Amino acid sequence: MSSITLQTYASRAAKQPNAAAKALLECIERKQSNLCVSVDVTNKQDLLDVCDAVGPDVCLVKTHIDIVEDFDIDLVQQLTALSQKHDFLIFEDRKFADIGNTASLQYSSGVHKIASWSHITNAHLVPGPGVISGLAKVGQPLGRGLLLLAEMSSAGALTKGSYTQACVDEAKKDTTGFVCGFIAMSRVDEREGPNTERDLLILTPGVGLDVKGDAMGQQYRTPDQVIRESGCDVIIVGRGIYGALMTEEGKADKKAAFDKVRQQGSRYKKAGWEAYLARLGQK
Ligand code: S5P
Repeated sequence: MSSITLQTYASRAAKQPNAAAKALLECIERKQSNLCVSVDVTNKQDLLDVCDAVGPDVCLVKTHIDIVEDFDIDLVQQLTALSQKHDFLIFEDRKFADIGNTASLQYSSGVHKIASWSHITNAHLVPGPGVISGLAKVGQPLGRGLLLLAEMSSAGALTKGSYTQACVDEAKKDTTGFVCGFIAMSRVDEREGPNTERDLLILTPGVGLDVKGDAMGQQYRTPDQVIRESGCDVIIVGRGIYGALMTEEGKADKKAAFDKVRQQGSRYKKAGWEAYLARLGQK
């Protein structure tokens, strides 16, 4: 079998056993979008408005639900309604990193009840594979998916070498079927040749077309570098899309700012899809 990087999203969807990963691959194909927007805003209405603005262009919306100051359960109900209206999945970027028992409670309970509305979430493997089984106990019966943070985008990240390899090994041997991929900067599952064992998704943050980084260690690459050169599957873009809302100008004229958000959404969608077609040799 050939490298995952040469297979279409549609052919991968057809044989994907994890329900959330399958739904994501199908959505990518249907919308011709491998763009995930990361909506790191701190109030409910802005979060919903960004999702409504870029919804038509994305396959996935990534949240940091714990930064929303006026969080309530109505937010997740409205977000879920938007995911149905615009046909996208939801990924809560919780980065679980505790022992299995605690992570499972953090995932199912508290004010956020993440497992009840988020199709995909992620975890660090720092505590060992118990974090996977703890989360799987909650998420697997609900048809959810888990990404392991195998590599990070920030400068000086310790997610490298044998740590990254351990994430790949655990994902490949996961018997719960709950692990469906990675947050990573490269095709980490194919370092030693084509991955013929288990299809795993690679979602990649640190994507920007206009700047190379921020003042706190973030590092950006282009959609082409991420999808075509590095063989990743989904680009995750935050400030590159919603950034106009954060400027003084944007705060003064929200309508104009949202026009920019929409423009950036379609710009990144196009760039991500062109890079995918180029990877397949179709462009
Ligand atoms: O290694 C990582 C992993 C993640 S999930 N680097 C990241 O930047 N992220 C997340 O992606 C980060 O928490 C943020 O929500 C998003 C990137 O945002 P941007 O504004 O820099 O595009």
